[in-house]
This record gives sequence, structure tokens and C-alpha cells, in this order.
Amino acid sequence: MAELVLVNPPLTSWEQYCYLQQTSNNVAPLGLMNLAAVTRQAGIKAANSSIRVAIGGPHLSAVPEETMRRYPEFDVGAIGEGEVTVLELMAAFRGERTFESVNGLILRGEDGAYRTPPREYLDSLDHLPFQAWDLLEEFPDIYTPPAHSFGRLPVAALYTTRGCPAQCTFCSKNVFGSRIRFFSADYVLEAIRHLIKDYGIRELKFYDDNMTFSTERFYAICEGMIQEKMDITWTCVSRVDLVNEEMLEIAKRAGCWQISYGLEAASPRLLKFVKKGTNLERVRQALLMTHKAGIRTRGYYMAGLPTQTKEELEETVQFALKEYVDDFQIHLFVPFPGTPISEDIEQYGEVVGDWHDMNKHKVVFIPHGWTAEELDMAYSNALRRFYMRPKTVISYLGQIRSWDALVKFVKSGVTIGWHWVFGGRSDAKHDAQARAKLHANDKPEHLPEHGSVPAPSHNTSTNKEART
Ligand code: B12
Ligand code: SF4
Repeated sequence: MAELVLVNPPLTSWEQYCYLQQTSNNVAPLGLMNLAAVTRQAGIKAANSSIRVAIGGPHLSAVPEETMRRYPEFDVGAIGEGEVTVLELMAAFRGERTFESVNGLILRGEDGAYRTPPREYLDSLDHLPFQAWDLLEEFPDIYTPPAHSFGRLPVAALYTTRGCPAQCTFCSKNVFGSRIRFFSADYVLEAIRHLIKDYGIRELKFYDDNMTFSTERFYAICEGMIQEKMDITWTCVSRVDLVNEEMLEIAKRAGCWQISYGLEAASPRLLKFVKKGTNLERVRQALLMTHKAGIRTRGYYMAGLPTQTKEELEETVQFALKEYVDDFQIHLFVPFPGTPISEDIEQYGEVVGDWHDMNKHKVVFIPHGWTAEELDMAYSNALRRFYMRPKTVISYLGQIRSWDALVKFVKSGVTIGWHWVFGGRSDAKHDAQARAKLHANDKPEHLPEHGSVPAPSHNTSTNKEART
């Protein structure tokens, strides 16, 4: 019997993406695979028959007490980075040490939940084993991004840094914190070789917050890929103030075809308000430089930021429409628990949704000066104006390299078009159905009362179990 079962929570693609579900991004659960890798390396084997449920991740790390209060199913929570915590936690479950002696936990006591001292950040990331890809039964086949987000298949996701020193007030950094730590270029190159050799991976998505943070290390990674003539194409995420012409040129030669930038809004006032630390001039320069290097740009924006006016949202959409970005992603602003902006959010408007609504496609915050309907409409309009342009459709079609991608692309178009024509009238019903289906499987009969482990066969895009 397995001692540890790692469960990727069964969230339906509707709950994550609402009517954009056909564009869903099915990415392997990197954090859980890190935990599977370290526990396997530590040789955790002894069986323990009474099932206990531990939770971790960004949300629990942001609001541990409230999460434990709302969900009595969880016995213990792991706050912050998990690789050391999980090993020590398993030792505590086996009775080899006390739970109180494990840093980074939230435990249940007679007077409610209480925390142990904070978990220290890992200093040397290179000591981590590679993610336990082999425990994902259908990897890499089922892990595919939306049709317009990959050049080739199979795809794998990786990250090469942890933490981000920028101060954006809407951002949740409760797991990895504000100090950036790096995997060395050698480690990253070896991880890529492993994915190519053992899984035939041909495309990578680097999900670091800012992969280009250390110029020297970035050059070393790109040069390694070029020198070894790795057959790999890739995309990454960065900030507009962390790229230059030389970096972009070498990235292109190493196989990079798209860089996503968090642009947030095209209003200098709002950029300052959210402490983005960039300005429009720099945004323009970075986008032009990236184009010049032959790399596509994707801009992430938000609609409904606190203090954002209707004119300012319109300015943002106009900015994106004026040739500046090849791909545009706009989401509704969400005051995620634990973010600096969430602390005094009430002074800027009304919070109308709860945690399960926080998927960035539903209105959960209405800034002063807006109604929920106006915001929803402005968000849908922004999407429609960008995605319905012949220029956008042609450029997406130009990227499609396989039948699978074409089918996915057509399905996305049909679903989104349907929603736009019929105005999302069925959203509430769809939500209720998705949740009912989800919770029907919550408590399989064979589990003891205190433990609730979602059934593995649940209808979700990413629900997988990894057993060590
Ligand atoms: C890649 C990514 C995605 C991918 C895929 C995620 C996946 N399958 O793993 C996609 C694009 C699908 C995605 C979607 C969304 N994402 Co996202 N995503 C990320 C990103 C950039 C990296 C996640 C990652 O792989 N990290 C690396 C691994 C190693 O870290 P980790 O998962 O946190 O796991 C560590 C610890 O948390 C801990 N741990 C985790 N679980 C457990 C369990 C136990 C028992 C223990 C002991 C420890 C433990 O140990 C792990 C190793 O240290 C993060 C930002 C970031 N820097 O983390 C945002 C982030 C997690 N996403 C976020 C959000 C908001 C979303 C969406 C809601 C947005 C949307 N609608 O599009 C959805 C929700 C998806 C969902 N299923 O819940 C927020 C979460 C905010 C919050 N407070 O909850 C983040 C933090 C971004 C941000 N800064 O705001 N995301
Ligand atoms: S939004 Fe991006 S740049 Fe800003 S703090 Fe978060 S990860 Fe860093």
C-alpha cells in the first residue's frame, strides 16, 4: 500500500476557465512532482493504514488559518516551499518525530489551528532531484496547452528560478517569496536533456516568473542549447525591464518563439498604482525589440483593477490592438487572498465573489464607478475585439502545426463564439452542474470519515495521482 498519495485537486476546466474552457492549458503539476521526487529519493515506503490529508500550495500558504477553518477535511497544512516539509511531515506521520518540530506547518489544536515556525527557503535548488515525470501515467501525451500556445508537441513545462523581488501589489508570492533563487544553467540543461531523451519532448514552456532575471545565467542556458543543437523550441515569461537586444537575439537562436510579459495596463497612473516598476516607454521598447529578434510577444493585462476607469481600460485595449502585442491575454482582476492589494481592497470597491469564483473569468471585484455587468461586458468586449480580428485569427492559424491543434483551435472558436452570441446566460447553471459533479465524488465510501480524497477518475483536465 502506498504511504503517500499526491492528489492534484480535481478542478473542472469549466471552474478554471468558464466559457474559455476549450482553451484550457493542461500542465503537469510541477509542485507535486517535486514532492514525489524528493519523497522517492528519501525512500519513503513504510505503509500507514490511517489516511490523513495534508494540503499545500499558494492559497493555503496565503491564508492558512482561514483555509483550515473552512475545510475540516484537511488534517494539516504545509505553508511555503514543500520539499523539506514533506519529508519531515512523513516522518511525523510515522511517529519518528513530533509535528510541532516540523517547520512550515499549520496544525489543528484544541483551541483551533496554530502554526509551527516558518519553513526556511531552500538555498541550493540544484540539490533537488528532477520532477518525477515518470509517475504521470500519460505524460507527455495528455499535457497539451491551448492550440495557439504551442509550436510543437510533445510539450513539457519547467521552471528555472523561484521567487521574485518585484513588488506588484496584485501578485501572490506566498510560496517562494521575494528573494529570487536560481537553478544553475548546468542543472537546467541537464533537465532539458532528460526530457528530450526520455520523453521525446520537443517544446518547453518555462513558467518562471522572470526567466531572464540573471543575464549571465540566461546566456549560459541559451548557449548550451545552441551548442548542443538541441531540437527544442520554447516560450518563457519575463518583465519588460529584464530583456535587451542581445538576450533576445540569443534566445531566438536557442529556439525561443514567444515571450509573455505582464503588462497589466496601458495607463502610467495604474502601473504606478500597482507598483509594477515599469513604464509605457519601456513596454514599447521591449515589445519592439522582441519583434525585431523574431520572437512573438504575449501581453498579460487586467480588467477591473482598483481605481481603473472605463477610459483607462479602453486605453489598454487600444494599446494592445495597435500592433504592439501578437497575443493578448486579459483577465478580470482578482484580489487574491494574501496579496498586498487584498488588504485594503474594500476602500476601492466591492468584493462580490468567494474563493471558488476566483478564476479570473468571473467578476469578483467591482471597482468604484463600475457595475458588475459593465465590467463583465467590457472584459468580454476586449476579448472579442482582439480575438475576432482577422489579423489575430490569421496569426494563430499560421502557428498551428498539427491536426490536434487545429481541432482544439476550431473547438475553442466555436465555444467562445457561442458564448459571445448568447451572452453567457448559461454560466450559472453550468457552474452549479460542474460543482455538483465534482462533489458527488468527494467522499468515496471506502475512506474513513476524517479523510476526503477526491476520486482519481474525476472529470477534470489535470487530476492525477502520484504514489510513492
Ligand atoms: C504554472 C502555473 C499555472 C499553470 C499550471 C499549474 C499546474 N498544473 O501546476 C496554469 C496556466 C494552468 C495555471 C492556472 C491557474 N493559475 Co497559476 N501559476 C502557475 C505558476 C506560474 C507556477 C506554478 C508552479 O508550477 N510552481 C512551481 C511549483 C514547484 O510550486 P508549487 O506548485 O507552489 O508547489 C510547491 C509548494 O506550494 C508546496 N506544495 C504544493 N502542494 C503541496 C502539498 C503538500 C502536501 C505539501 C507538503 C507541499 C505542497 O510544495 C511545492 C514544492 O515546493 C504560479 C506562480 C508561481 N511562481 O508559483 C501561478 C499561480 C500558482 N497561479 C495562480 C492562479 C491565480 C491561477 C489561476 C486561478 C488563473 C487562471 N484562471 O487562469 C489558474 C488556476 C489553476 C488551478 N488548477 O488551480 C496564482 C495563485 C494565487 C493564489 N493565491 O492562489 C499564482 C501563484 C500566480 C500569482 N502569483 O498570482 N497556473
Ligand atoms: S507580477 Fe510578476 S514581476 Fe510582479 S511580483 Fe509577481 S511575479 Fe514578480
